Amino acid sequence: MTEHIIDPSVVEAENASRVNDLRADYESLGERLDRRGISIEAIKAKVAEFSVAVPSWGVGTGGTRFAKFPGKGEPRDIFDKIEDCAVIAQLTQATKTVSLHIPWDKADPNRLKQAASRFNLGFDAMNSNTFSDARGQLQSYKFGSLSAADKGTRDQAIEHNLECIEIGKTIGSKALTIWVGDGSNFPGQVNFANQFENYLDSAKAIYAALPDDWRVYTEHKMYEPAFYSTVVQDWGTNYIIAKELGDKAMCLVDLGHHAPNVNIEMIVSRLAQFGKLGGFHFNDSKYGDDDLDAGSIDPYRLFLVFNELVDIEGRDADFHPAHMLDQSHNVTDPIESLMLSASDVQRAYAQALLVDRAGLKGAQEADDALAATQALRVAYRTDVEPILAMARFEKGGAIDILGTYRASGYRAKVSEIRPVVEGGSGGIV
Ligand code: LRH
Ligand code: MN
Ligand code: MN
Repeated sequence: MTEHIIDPSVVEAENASRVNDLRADYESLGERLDRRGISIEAIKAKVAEFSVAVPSWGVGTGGTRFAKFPGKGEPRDIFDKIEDCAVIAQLTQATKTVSLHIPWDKADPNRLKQAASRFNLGFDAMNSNTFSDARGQLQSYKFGSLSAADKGTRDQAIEHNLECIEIGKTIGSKALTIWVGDGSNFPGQVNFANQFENYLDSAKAIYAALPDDWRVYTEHKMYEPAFYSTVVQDWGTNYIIAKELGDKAMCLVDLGHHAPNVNIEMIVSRLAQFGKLGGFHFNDSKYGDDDLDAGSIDPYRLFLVFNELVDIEGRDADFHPAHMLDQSHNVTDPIESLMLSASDVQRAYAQALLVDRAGLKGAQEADDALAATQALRVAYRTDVEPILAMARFEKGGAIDILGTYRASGYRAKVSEIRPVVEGGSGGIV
């Protein structure tokens, strides 16, 4: 039996006041889609299956390197975080899994598993952390981890990744995501080739310990924390890594990790075409790795990414990239942000499913640029909210996610038992 954190009677009461409007909106959208030859039921079925993982680190208030301003009822540990994730899953019905970060979420793996299974939650990719020093570790990552010049430091970073795999095996994860902050801050500080060779050797040692049914995702990021050069800075380098390692190695695309205006949807297409697109960290950005809420700045770009994904799905039935959110909430209740982002990611998927693929192909083959782009715009401009809301409602979720969450009073309730956290300077999450 799945336990519910929000009393189901609250969800039912909130839904009861909205369900008639929803049915009318759903019916009217269904008629309009029917005229375009699209079955609303078929789209809803795909949307209902869609899930995006919640990052454990996302449910606590984030911060910048300048300051952190915690909210009320901050989770005290990973078990509180799992409860917050359960709320997100209950109301959105779109987030079946949680992605852990070690050592931030280190705890007895059996307890972790039990805590998640109470709410029928699973675990997505394990994330290793060799970009900051854990208390008591022997070597520092100040000058790098998997690519460090010092062998003892590299070995320690490899060991940490192996530990993440071990924890992951117990809790039922099937993937390891590696992101390193390694790079340099001054021209001449490192030899690019030597550094990359060290990285590859270390990554190979981790790959050798990867179970057969696992994947390793490597994540590229243009800059930060190293501000002159970064070892895994772009999709090209990432592709080389995945190629060098082997079939179980795939590239992870974090939407925030590219220069402004980079054509991310084309990167998605390229990696997928050559079998190396492993998954995503969804978020949005304005200037850099801002970790803003997915869908909050450029929803059209999110749609264009999903347009590629639906295209690839149509060519390859075995294509199942990992979907994860990775964002930082500095001024909002993280649960609210994550719920709306999960829904916005799902929205982009639904809109992409509406693209008239045959019409688009015909326009492309006829070099009719305007008709082609219009095929995308027509899909993007369709308000698919009734589909998302109906999919949630039928699975026991909330028609109005935000309204229901606020009506539940969850944040006020946990604030009574979770101590006030002092604000302070610094910290990335
Ligand atoms: C790095 C990153 C990576 C980390 C997370 C905390 O910027 O995107 O995925 O694990 O942030
Ligand atoms: Mn990321
Ligand atoms: Mn990031």
